[in-house]
Amino acid sequence: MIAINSRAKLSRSRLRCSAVAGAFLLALPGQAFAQTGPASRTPEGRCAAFLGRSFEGAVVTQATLVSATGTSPEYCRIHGEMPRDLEFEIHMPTQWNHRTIFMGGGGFDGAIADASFHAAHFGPHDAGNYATIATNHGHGGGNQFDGSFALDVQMLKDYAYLAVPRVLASAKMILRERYGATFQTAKLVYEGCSNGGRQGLVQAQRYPDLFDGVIARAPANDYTSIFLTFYKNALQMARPGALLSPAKVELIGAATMAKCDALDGLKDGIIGRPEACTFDPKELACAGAEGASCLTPAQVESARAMYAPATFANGRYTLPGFPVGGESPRSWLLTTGQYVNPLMDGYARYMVAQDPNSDPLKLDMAKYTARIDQLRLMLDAVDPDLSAFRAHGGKLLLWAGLSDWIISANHTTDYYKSVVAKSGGQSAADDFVEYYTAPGVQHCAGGTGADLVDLVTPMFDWLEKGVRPSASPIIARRFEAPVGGAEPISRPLCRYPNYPKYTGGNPSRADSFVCTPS
Ligand SMILES: [Ca+2]
Repeated sequence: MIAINSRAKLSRSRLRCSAVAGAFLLALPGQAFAQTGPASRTPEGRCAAFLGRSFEGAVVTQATLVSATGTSPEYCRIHGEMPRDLEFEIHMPTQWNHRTIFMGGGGFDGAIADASFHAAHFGPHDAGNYATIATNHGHGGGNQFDGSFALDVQMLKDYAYLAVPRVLASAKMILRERYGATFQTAKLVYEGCSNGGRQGLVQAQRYPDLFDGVIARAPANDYTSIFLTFYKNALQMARPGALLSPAKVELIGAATMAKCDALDGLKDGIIGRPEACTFDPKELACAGAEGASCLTPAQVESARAMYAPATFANGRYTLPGFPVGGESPRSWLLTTGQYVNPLMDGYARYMVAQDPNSDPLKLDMAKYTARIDQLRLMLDAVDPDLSAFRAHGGKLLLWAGLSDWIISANHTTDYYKSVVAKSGGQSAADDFVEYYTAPGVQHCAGGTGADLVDLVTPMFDWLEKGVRPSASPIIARRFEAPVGGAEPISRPLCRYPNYPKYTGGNPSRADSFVCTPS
């Protein structure tokens, strides 16, 4: 079914390519493919010159000069396609700042990352004349929660590890042609969160020469263990009487906030030091009959399961537990009243069982260890040996939200520590990797903490000027402004193992805090 759809889609793409290319040929007779003549030297002409041409197996099906708007400068938008359903987009500003970012996707991908969204949340991608590259990672559909593509081996491989290098080979040719020799010396950075963070670490481990810098935020690099943890928790919640209602999750969130908020020096609704806080859901156990402000034994067990480390297949896959803080119906995936989140469903149904009709909650994962091992080889990026990336001059920035209930910050911390150990100790690791944590921030963004931070500028400064990101304060602020039109809060983004400690002054401002380990 998928193969038939894909072939049909590719045929449609080809037709669209021909039609659009034809239109440009009519508009610019004799110049669409030429590098000479007055029109070819204009931004329009230089952009149109890419249309219909092939670059490393990809056909450029759209080439459009987009006018400047707001903070976004004029740029040439290239849309490229290659078999079977791999698509990508390149934005090439007319006035380029000699910096190029490959933007990662998320979830099961299937859509091309939006540069303006990334710019708003993660850095100045389109506001600073950056060139950007993004891909759908080998399949379309536009639904990052739809895992059905994984039934197709090629699409699964593209999603797992092949799409980025395939696209980059084409993109580099196009960028080199547009910007000439200056592209050779320009720095190239991969930036992504969640599955995008995993992809970043895939590049550093599998293809250490492709990128100069990698920014991996909340990386899903221990993909297998993360999805098996979703599965474990879904099974727990499905037990009789064990489902935690949204109200009970809010009860837990209020309890951890009451107990842990002030440990960082300020009661501000942000738990800055989760590691300093001990919380056992049993503290909320009902003394007698169940009530709104207490947990039954089965609910205590479910809550404990959410925090607990997980181990599978006799320890072959493990995941550390989750830090306390940020427990909410949204973060605990209760928006549908269920713990069977669509990512877990897609992983179990399409990747593990490879059967669209299977019931994820009835799967016996123990029978699928060979398949899970196979998936792990394709998807996981947990190798701490980054020596080849480092030898290439590669720099790595890791970031984790401490209230992330999709990917535990403890997992990112463990990976960072393993890289430090493998690199020869802290001093050696400091030359090429830094790790930052964001209190109160949920998965990639959201939560009560300062979730918006530009790591792109510090990364390029590190690559171009040799200035480590930690050499200057990095300020994060909350994306959502408070009600009433006040300024969003700001906080220093602290490098692990530091946290932002309140030292006095306006509690909304970053300069009222210092980064300290204790
Ligand atoms: Ca606090």
